[in-house]
Amino acid sequence: MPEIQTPSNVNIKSMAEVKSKVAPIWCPGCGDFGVLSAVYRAALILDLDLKNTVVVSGIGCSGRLPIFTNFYGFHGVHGRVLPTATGVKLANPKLTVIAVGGDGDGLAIGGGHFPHAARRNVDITYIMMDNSVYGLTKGQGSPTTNPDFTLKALPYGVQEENLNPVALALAYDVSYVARAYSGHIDQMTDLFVEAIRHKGFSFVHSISPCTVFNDTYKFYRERVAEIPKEHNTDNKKAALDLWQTPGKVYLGVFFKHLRPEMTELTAKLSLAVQARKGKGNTEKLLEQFV
Ligand SMILES: Cc1ncc(C[n+]2csc(CCOP(=O)(O)OP(=O)(O)O)c2C)c(N)n1
Repeated sequence: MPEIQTPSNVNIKSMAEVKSKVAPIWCPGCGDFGVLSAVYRAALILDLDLKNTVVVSGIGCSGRLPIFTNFYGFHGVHGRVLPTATGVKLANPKLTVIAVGGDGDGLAIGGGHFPHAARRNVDITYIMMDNSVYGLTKGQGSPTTNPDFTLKALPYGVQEENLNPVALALAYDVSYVARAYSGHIDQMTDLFVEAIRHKGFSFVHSISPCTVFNDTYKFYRERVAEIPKEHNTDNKKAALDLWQTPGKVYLGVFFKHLRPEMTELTAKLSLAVQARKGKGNTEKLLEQFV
């Protein structure tokens, strides 16, 4: 395939360059401000290239995030953030691709895409902005709503158990699994930096409380704790034990390991096809279809 031409680099030199002219319109106190701030800071630390970074989002309050950055953005369909981000990265592996979306987007309507993104291990970073509620549609229960909570729209609470995004990511063998909290922006920034650097599919469960429909700030303030320094991030069993620790919501890196990444595998496959059919034949083959 002809190589995709990417524009010349425009690396970020200041915070002003990464912020777009559109001011965030989330509700006062929304955790999403913290996530956005950590994305800005991580971009500056990584010296990300404005012309070769794409932020893809689903639908939800969280889905607005790309609009507030100066990167290329794609505000896609509800629940389809991971297929879209995967497509962007496979089409042009040189891009840095960051996917953002809510807990509803990623675990309800889009829940079927999460294990497959993990299997493919495409080099994208997935920031799940978890407010434990459907924020944009005004307060319905989400897959992460705690059954002990009542909501304005659910005076008797939800009747189902809540899913744990970190546990799912570990079970799906995601190659980088971390948890951040928007009340701890410095740590969230460090985790985004590490996740974007990680070669493979990286997942940061980003707790981002909603102050209007399910205010969980007090709940998390009382429970968040640092993952103990002695935790071995190669050890999946130890990571699983951490998320199950009663009364604690651990923050930090649970698990990371390197395994074959999909854009590299597809590049090798493409070379193998060319070698078998003779250089140039792949283009001719493709011409039949486009
Ligand atoms: C296909 C489809 N189904 C349903 C909706 C309605 N809808 C919009 S946002 C949303 C849920 C938002 O919750 P979440 O993904 O957790 O994001 P948040 O707003 O909390 O950031 C729903 C159900 C939609 N836009 N498209």
